[in-house]
Amino acid sequence: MVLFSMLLGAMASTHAPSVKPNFVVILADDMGWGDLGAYNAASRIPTPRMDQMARESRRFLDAHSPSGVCTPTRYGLLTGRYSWRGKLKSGVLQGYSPALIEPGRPTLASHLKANGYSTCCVGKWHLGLQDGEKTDFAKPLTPGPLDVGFDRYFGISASLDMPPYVFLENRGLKTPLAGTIGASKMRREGGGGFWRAGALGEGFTHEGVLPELQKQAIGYLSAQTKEQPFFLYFPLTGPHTPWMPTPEFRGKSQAGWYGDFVCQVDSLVGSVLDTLKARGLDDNTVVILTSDNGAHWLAKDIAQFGHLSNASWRGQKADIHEGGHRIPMLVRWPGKVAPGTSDALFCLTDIAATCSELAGIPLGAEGFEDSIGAGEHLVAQTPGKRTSIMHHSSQGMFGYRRGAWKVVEGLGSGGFTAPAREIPTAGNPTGQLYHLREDPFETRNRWASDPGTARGMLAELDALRKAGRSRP
Ligand SMILES: [Ca+2]
Repeated sequence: MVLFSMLLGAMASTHAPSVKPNFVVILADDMGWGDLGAYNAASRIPTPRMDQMARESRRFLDAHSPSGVCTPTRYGLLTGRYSWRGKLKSGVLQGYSPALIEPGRPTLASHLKANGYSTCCVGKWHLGLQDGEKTDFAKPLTPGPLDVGFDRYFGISASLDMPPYVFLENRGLKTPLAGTIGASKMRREGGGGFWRAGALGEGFTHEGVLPELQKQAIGYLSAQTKEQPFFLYFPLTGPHTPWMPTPEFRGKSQAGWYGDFVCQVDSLVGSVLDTLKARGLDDNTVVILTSDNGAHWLAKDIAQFGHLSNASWRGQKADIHEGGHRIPMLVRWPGKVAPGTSDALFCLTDIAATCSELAGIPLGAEGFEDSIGAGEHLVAQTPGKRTSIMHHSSQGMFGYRRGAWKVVEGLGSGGFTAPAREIPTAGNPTGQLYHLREDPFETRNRWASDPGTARGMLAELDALRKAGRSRP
């Protein structure tokens, strides 16, 4: 820590004393580890901008979303706390769900705002709005993003396949609701578009959402100066379904509509970096690019396109296996974070403590129960401080990782891959135990052959669950 403080001190001395780094956190939706060329040389999707960013970044190889699905990961990223410690024990919110973040709970946004930052969220919220049973979009959208620390918000309520289909701006609607749209009949194979039926805003098109979010984020960045530090939390709507690349990206990949949509995400990432550079903000901005869970990529998609969206990790989005939560993560801070790879264990709940450390404004004692900072690891290349991680699937199945070992409380994927739940039979294992260094793809369950390890890991998992926090 002394070395880290000295390094931060040395860094600060090259700037005016009051200068803190800016933060841009780009959270792709359902983008897999194997989509980026930087992670998967055999990717069927060209991702030149993200690959270039990877060459300029610390590229994490053992980073995980705290959940296999959207809402709990977003809660965890902003609050630094595993979502299952709160009221959402499985699944995700819908477009009309009430606010999930508890009133008064500190978030990365509120912490940075209290320390002089301009804070903005552009993108898919998916953390609930208002405190009734069902969001009334005719009334002010509070509590909402502006009540958990953001000065400004622009985006949509939940996933792009969940109504209402309307842009929100701060505490209201950008345009009025003007009718309804039926469920898309196009499914995965025939095209990009699946969405549920529901309310539709004036002028809203699904295809238009990602370009509008890009425009809004670039607009925010273009208005920033070196005078005030800023935090842009930019949760994208892609490449989640509906897969709706705009015409310029169609046919750019060899992985169908999905791959073309990833190409659009790649271009968007490039535009963020270009804007920072053009504004002269590049050197003092930490850009984090990651994904909220593994890709929703089925065996038939692999067969059709020969593309491994989750590389060779077992399973997919929602699952307790690595494909559910092992995600790409790049941290770029020119001149401060040396490019290269990192084997450090990282959970997206750690982003809060990490940004706070890099800004020199450590978290207080309250909140951020599962946020362990990697600031020193990034700047001074010391070993990461996180030694274990609690995994959680969409159906609420728990896993626990320490070192090379990973234990799972139960049989099955706990998520989208069949079978989701297997009933143990007499005399057979009741859970799963894998040694990820010897068996990274979770093919050999060692529950029966290493019973002591399984028992010990489960006891640790249970203790951390009951403790209410894992931050020391
Ligand atoms: Ca997601």
